[in-house]
Amino acid sequence: MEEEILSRMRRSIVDGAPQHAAALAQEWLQSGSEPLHAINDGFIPGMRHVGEQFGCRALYLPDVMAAAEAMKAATAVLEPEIQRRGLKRGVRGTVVLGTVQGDIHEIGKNLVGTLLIAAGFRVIDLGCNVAAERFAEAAEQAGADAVGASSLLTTTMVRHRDVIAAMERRNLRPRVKIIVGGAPVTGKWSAEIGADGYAADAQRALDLVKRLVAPSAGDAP
Ligand code: B1M
Repeated sequence: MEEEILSRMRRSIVDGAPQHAAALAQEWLQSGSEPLHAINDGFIPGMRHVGEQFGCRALYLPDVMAAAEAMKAATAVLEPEIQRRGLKRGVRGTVVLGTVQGDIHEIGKNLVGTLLIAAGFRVIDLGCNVAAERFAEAAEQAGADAVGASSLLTTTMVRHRDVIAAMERRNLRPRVKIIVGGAPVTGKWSAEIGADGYAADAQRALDLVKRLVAPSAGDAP
């Protein structure tokens, strides 16, 4: 039963069907199932498939745009529930989040933000296509503990360096931690540019921020 609905979720993304994706997400929540499981094992595999098909030119940009709309419709249903399930406790720290300049991919970054909020972090989400200086300015103004910069394109990954340089210019380093992520990003890249860490997915991003910013917070969600 669960496997069947996960499979329909994958299909709804590939078909670029927002209403269907949102209805499946609702059905999932009504059955009491874990919302992150639906994202990780239902909707994201659909998105991965679309990306692969786009990469080998079996699908075109409008197909990717339709898939992204379906993904956004599904996460709009699931993310509030993820946040609601997060235990409400004192604020663990402040994280400034954004997708780097020149890059408008936002779905993965939004998911990282949702898990951070659910775990008790204050998140300042700057959106996508964010200039390096804006990350640094927001971090300074908010007294942030960490900055998270997402990048989905090999051509925009280099902007991570600019974010670090902007933070250094404002003397925010090394106190304010910098984490990087997104499909083309690796641990090697993070080490090369002098970031504090890299995470392959949203759950690992949360674990990393907890380790860097709130090490005393233990294993709480
Ligand atoms: Co674009 N796109 N896209 N796209 N797109 C990719 C990234 C691509 C790999 C597809 C492909 O060719 N196979 C390719 C990049 C190739 C490369 O650079 N190596 C690509 C391209 C080429 C482009 C355009 C250039 C296409 C064009 O115009 N010709 C263009 C660029 C626009 C721009 O940014 N300037 C473009 C546009 C778009 C859309 C607008 C249509 C749409 C984005 C819509 C939106 O976000 N509102 C889109 C989409 C949807 C994709 C794919 C298919 C899916 C991305 C996604 O949302 N995945 C993508 C293929 C792929 O990644 N397989 C692709 C689901 C999401 C949950 O996963 O974002 O990876 P992801 O996030 C994960 C982890 O990466 C991690 O956690 C998340 C959750 O587990 N993570 C972090 C993400 N950020 C993190 C930050 C962290 C830590 C972890 O710390 C701060």
